[in-house]
Amino acid sequence: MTPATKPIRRIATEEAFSIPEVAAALRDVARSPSVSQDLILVQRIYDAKVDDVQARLLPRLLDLEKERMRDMDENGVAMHLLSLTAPGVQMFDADTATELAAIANDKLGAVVKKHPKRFAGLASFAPQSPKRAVKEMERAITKLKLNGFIVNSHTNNEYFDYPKFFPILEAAEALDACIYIHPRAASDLMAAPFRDYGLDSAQWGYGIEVSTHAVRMMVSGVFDRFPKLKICIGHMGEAVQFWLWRLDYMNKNAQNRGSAPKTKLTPSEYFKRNFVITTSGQESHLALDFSIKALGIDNVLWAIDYPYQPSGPAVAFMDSAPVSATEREKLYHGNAERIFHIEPA
Ligand code: 1DF
Ligand code: MN
Repeated sequence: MTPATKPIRRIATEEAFSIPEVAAALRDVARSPSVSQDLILVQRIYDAKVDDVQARLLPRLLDLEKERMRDMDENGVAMHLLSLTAPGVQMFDADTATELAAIANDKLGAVVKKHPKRFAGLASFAPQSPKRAVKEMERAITKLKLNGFIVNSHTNNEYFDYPKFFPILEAAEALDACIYIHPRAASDLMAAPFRDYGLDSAQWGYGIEVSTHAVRMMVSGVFDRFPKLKICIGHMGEAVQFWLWRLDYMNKNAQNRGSAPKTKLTPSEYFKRNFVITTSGQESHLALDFSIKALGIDNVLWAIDYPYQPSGPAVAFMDSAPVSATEREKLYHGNAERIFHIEPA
């Protein structure tokens, strides 16, 4: 007789939440004359004038213990690794952003403490003020016991290869805490072609924004300075792994003609050493198979992207993925436990 098998532990790693304070501040941003492309989405969710699908997202973002837990239970999801939803605090002035990140982290720390088997959390910080960000990062890991960090790509159109942000990268490396670079809309000077056809966000613009961020970090030499820094990117690696051969080839050319700095490793070597990817919102077995072959089974993590994507299909996608039982354990929870320091069940 075979003993009843324990259900697999499903840890979803890109699961969004918000708090009333941040939602109110984003409604103010929605009514401001900002030119940021994020306004397209921010207006729909936080200053909804019509009850479209987006308007119904806000209650689901603000909820942690009711509908969300029901959804997790119904779909056999053990844990959400929660993160403050995009654009996080990155559209606010430095003081407001610093203050709201701390409030969000306190609330996140409290719910994780209350439900340690159901929730883990990625802390926010305000890149607008790197010095105060470092303080908050240290507090979030050592005091609040959170599991890593979330950053929504660029901050005021600046990326992590800018030296002003190096203290943040240094702190993440020293804390052994992974930074999840989540999308936000493309930075101002690259955003124009994404204004049509709904390309501003998840359909296309988000992936271009984050893949560009990741590539800038690799070719600028950030990972020579911070060799142990871990970065996570979602949406099946925002397609970066598909590009590695061409990146390696063309980056070498760029280095040889002096347009790119000399780096110790190639982009593909950095991507395999310093990055992990998640499957959030990209439920293609073909893309998963390619990603595992390109990056290794230890570098791919499962995610849903709740509440922007439905949980059922995300579970069905991974339950039926053409991988071995051992590989499925890694994709569903083993890699998440290792990268985000989540206690094994
Ligand atoms: C959307 C998609 C919104 C993702 C998100 O946060 C988000 C969307 C504001 O489709 O509007 O995180 N996503 O990660 O794909
Ligand atoms: Mn997301």
